Amino acid sequence: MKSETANTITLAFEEFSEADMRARALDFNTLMQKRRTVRDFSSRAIPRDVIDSCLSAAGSAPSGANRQPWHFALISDAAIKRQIRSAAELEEEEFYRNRAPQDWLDALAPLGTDSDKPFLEHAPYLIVVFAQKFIIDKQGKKQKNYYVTESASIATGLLIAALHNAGLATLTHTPSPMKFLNKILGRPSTEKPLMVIVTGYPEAGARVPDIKRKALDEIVSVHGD
Ligand code: IYR
Repeated sequence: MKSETANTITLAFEEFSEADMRARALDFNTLMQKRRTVRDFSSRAIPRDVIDSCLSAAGSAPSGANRQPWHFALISDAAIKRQIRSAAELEEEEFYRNRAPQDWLDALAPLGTDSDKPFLEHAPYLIVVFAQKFIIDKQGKKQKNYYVTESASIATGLLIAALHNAGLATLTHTPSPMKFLNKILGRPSTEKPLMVIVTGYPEAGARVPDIKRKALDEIVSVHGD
């Protein structure tokens, strides 16, 4: 039974016929299979309201105790993008030169990545996702959040799907360590940068690595049916 303390409203649920359900599921899969991580971005402007809708969709994600422990820093300012690029490239140079073990470098070789991150300056928008480990409530008391990484990662997945659905390309960028993002963006130390979502149009003629997705039977085991 539901707790007596929960204040409830009637669920707004849209049911589809099985045929429509099947068609929608297939269409969505077809759409998502076309998503690719892009590294060559055009600097062409994209409409801000589209980004806002996608961020709002991201904010619909489920979260531990409904704490919604995420913050999205939306960056289009050229000077801030330049600062982020310089700081990220410093960390990445260290990563590719010293920090990454050989097996990690070998795993990355098919993707052709290196410490050069021009997209951090060229793409019209960077979205830095922060996971809020704690919140400071109205009384100034520190309150713990729950399943913070899981919650913020689900929201990020929805954001990537929403941007792709809107016809925009994305790149999930994870400079490491990422603490410099708190400093540049003035975010509190209670927030942990999770990743940078670079978004915009791909550069004309952009190329992507020829990599394959695992087949359904490689990612699913069936227990029943
Ligand atoms: N953060 C580095 C390295 C990197 C790591 C993984 I795992 C990737 O899938 C891609 C890159 C970078 O952004 O280059």
